[in-house]
Amino acid sequence: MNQKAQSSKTDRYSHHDYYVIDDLLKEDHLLAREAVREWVKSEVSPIIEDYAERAECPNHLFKGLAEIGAYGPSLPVEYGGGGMDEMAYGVIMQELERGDSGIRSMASVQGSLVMFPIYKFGSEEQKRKYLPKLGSGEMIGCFGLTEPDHGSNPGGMQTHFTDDGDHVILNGSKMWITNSPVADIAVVWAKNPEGKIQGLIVERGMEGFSAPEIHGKWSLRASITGELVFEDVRVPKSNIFPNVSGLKGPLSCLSKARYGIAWGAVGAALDCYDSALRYSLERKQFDKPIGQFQLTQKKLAEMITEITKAQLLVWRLGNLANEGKATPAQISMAKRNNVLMALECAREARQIHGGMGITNEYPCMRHMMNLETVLTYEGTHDIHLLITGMDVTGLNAFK
Ligand code: TGC
Ligand code: FAD
Repeated sequence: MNQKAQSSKTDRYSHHDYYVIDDLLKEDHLLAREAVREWVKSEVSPIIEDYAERAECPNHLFKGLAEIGAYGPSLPVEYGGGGMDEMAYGVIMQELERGDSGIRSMASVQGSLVMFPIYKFGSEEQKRKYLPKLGSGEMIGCFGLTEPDHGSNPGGMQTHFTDDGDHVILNGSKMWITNSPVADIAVVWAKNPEGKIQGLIVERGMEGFSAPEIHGKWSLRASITGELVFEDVRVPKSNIFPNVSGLKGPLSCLSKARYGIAWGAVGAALDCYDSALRYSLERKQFDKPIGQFQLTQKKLAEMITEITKAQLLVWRLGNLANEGKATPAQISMAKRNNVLMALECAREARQIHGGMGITNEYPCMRHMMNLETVLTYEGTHDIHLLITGMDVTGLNAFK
C-alpha cells in the first residue's frame, strides 16, 4: 500500500469516515471542521462532564464560540456571520455536538434562531444594532416560540400584543427557552391585534419582562433553559420585524436550525461510537477483548453503518441547501433520522461499556440523556414523521 493510501486509511479510521466523505468536502469545510474539533478538544471535552454533573452552563464558552465562528457561519460577514456555505455550517455543528448537544444548542440558538431572523426579517436598523454584537458573543439571544400550552402546535399561541402609540404592550409567556435566563435579547413570536403572528425583539431590563430558569432537567444539563414572562411589557414598534408575518416566520428559522441539528446528531453518534470502539479493544473478558465477540461486533458494525448513512444524508442535504433547494420536509427527514440514529448509537455504546457506561468517565450516558431533548425540541420525532407523511401523501394530519 502506498503512503497516500495508507494515510488516507488511517484518517478514515480515526475520523470514522467510512465512505471517505472527506473527499466530497472542500478545503474550507475541512479547515473549519478541524478548527472547531480542536477547540472542542481543548475547551469543551475537559470540562463538560463536570458542568453537566453540576447542571451548570459553561457561560464562558459563549465568547469562545464566537471566536471560532460558530454563530451564523453561513450568514454574511458584514452582519456578524461567517460568510461560509451551508456545508461549513453543518460540519461546524457536527463538531460542536461531538462535544455536547448543549454546546451545539448555544450556537444553534444564537446563529439560526436569533441572528438568522434578524438578518432575514429585520429592518436595516435592527440588523446594524444587534447582529455584530450577537456575532461577537458580546450579546446573547434566545428564541421564544413554545408556550406552556402550545408546543407542537405553535400556531395556537396565546402571547399577544396590543397597540399603544409608538409602542406595543406585550402579554403572555414562553416555556422551555434555551439561554433565556442569560439572554440580553429575546426574539419573541406573538399575535398582533389582528391575530397574525409577528416577531419582535424584547430586551432584558424592559419593565414587566422576566426569564426564570427551569430546574430539574436530566437532559441538556450543561445548557441553561428558562421561561419568558411578559406582563404588560412596553416594546417599541421599531423592535417588530417589518418583513414577515404568519407562522412561516418562526418555522423558517426552525428549518435553518433543524438542518444544523441533523448534522450535529452525527457528531454525538461519532463520539459514542469512538468511545465504544476503543473500549471494545481495551476491555478483556474471558481472556479476549470484548470487541472479539460477535455480539459486540454486531453493535459496532450496525453503529458505523447507520452513522455512514446519516453522514451521506446530511452531505446531500448540504448540497441541496447550498443550491437553495432543500425543502422543509427534506430537512425534517434528516433531523428525525439522524437524531434517532444518534440516540440508538448512544444506547448501544453505553451497553458496550458495561457498568462503566453509566459513569461520567465516558460520554455515552451524557449524550444519551441529551439526545432525549434533541429528539423532542425543534419539532418532536413524531411531528417530523407527520411532516414526511404529509409530503408524500399530500394529506395533512394536523388539520
Ligand atoms: P402550516 O399551516 O403547515 O404552515 C404555516 C405556514 O408556514 C409554512 N411552513 C414553513 N415555512 C418554512 N419552514 C418550515 N419548516 C415550514 N413549515 C411550514 C407553511 O408553508 C405555511 O405558510 P403560508 O405562507 O401558507 O402561511 O402550519 P401548522 O400550524 O399546521 O403547523 C405545522 C407543524 C405542526 C408542522 C408546525 O407547527 C411545526 O413544525 N410544529 C413543531 C413546533 C416546533 O418545532 N417547535 C420548535 C420550537 S423552537 C425549539 O425547539 C428550539 S430548541 C433550540 C436549541 O436549544 O437548539
Ligand atoms: P407537546 O407538543 O405537548 O407533545 C407531547 C407529545 O404529543 C409528543 O410526543 C408529540 O410528538 C405528541 N404530539 C403532539 N401533537 C401531535 C400530533 N398532531 N400527532 C401525534 N402526536 C402528537 N422552544 C422554543 O421556542 N425555544 C427554545 O429555545 C426551546 N428550547 C428547548 C430546550 C429544551 C431543553 C427543551 C426540552 C425544549 C425546548 N423548546 C424550545 C421546546 C420544544 O420545541 C418543545 O418541547 C417541542 O416542540 C414539543 O412541545 P411540547 O414539549 O409542548 O410537547
